[in-house]
Amino acid sequence: MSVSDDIHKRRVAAVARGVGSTIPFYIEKAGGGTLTDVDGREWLDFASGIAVTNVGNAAPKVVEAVRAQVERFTHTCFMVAPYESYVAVCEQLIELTPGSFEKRAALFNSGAEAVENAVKIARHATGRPAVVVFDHAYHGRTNLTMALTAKNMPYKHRFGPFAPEVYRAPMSYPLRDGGLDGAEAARKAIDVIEKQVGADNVAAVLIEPIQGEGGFIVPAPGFLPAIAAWASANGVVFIADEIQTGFCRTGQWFASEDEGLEPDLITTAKGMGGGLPIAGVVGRADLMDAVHAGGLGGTYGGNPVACAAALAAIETMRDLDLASAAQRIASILKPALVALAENDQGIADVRGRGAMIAVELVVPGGLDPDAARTAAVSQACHAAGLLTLTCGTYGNVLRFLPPLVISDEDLRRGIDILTTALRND
Ligand code: PLZ
Repeated sequence: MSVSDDIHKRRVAAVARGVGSTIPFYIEKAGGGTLTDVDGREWLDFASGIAVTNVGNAAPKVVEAVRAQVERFTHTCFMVAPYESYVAVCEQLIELTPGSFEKRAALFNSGAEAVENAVKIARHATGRPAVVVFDHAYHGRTNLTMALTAKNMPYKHRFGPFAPEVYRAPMSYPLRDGGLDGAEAARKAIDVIEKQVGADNVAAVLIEPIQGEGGFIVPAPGFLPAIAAWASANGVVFIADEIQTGFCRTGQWFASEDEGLEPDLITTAKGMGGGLPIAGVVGRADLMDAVHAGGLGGTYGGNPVACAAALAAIETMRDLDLASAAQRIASILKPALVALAENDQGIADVRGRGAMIAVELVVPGGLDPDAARTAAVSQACHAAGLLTLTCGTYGNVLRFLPPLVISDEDLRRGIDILTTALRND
């Protein structure tokens, strides 16, 4: 019996079944592109802990900053006795996010918590109740964010009742919406909002610039700017959920930049902390500062160790120009996938930007999702030493999220494994 098997047995007896894991092997160490388990098995990492370890799992600057901070103090609670690094992380968020207006920021622990707080801020600032989200959206697993998330299984099933005043609009999904252009798809969404909700009731429109868990869906060009323009014209807060797309993942600091968006509020988490739990809401000062003192917070939000990690992760992204690294990854990965798709009738789409790339698998001859093949290919990759993830409303999307510091050699080795898996399954 392997060490992993042994731990797995203990896990089944101790850890609630509702918490899943992609692989049943237990990790001992991980770096900038590989994971090694307790038995010495190794995987190339095309998952990054779900788009978190953009700088790698043990970036030297992050490790050093965390170590130094832990020795100074682990916690005081920013709401009780503040410290400089929290302020510095907020300054970084203000500087790095798009938007030429005056901004403020606040820090939290997880992506879901950031989204909850963005909605709180938008409701408070506008005095309106409704929040509009989109088909295929993923925003978290807390009660409000479950309501914002689209997919029932596994996220929402039997976990209701859900928070009220959440409305869903159609998403631009070029593969599956008949190829509407961005303006047409936006008109459809806006029509739903105006007819079913009423612009005056809407506090916020919340959207992922590229949808993550929902299937790496890239909206048609023009869709996001049209929704943002409508929001702006109607006093609605436009919130970009950049929790998965942010911090260099898509080849820019933030994916909103690709279409010149200046979201009123942006939610961030994941890549921001270099692996430590930290999240943020950043945006227009008038909205952020509308909330009364004491209205936002939490015991651990912007914990000093997580802030130290975030500052070091951001410095690493700057030093190594990881936005360009993400573009370089795309320039290797995407053509390889496009070449595979040419000879594989089951690959309906290759999409994504930077180091956030996916293929959507269908039954050849139509658009019926092929979730079974997706799972089989993913399993084959795991068995051959490549950690990949699946996603999508229909479970038929293979997604690739390598750390942005991955070497070209590891990237190409991963592509080779994937190629073999796709050819055989
Ligand atoms: N918004 C866009 O991608 C987290 C969740 C995986 P938390 N995505 C991975 C899972 O099965 O739980 C995510 C996201 C977007 C919000 C979140 C939520 O972030 O840090 O997981 O709460």
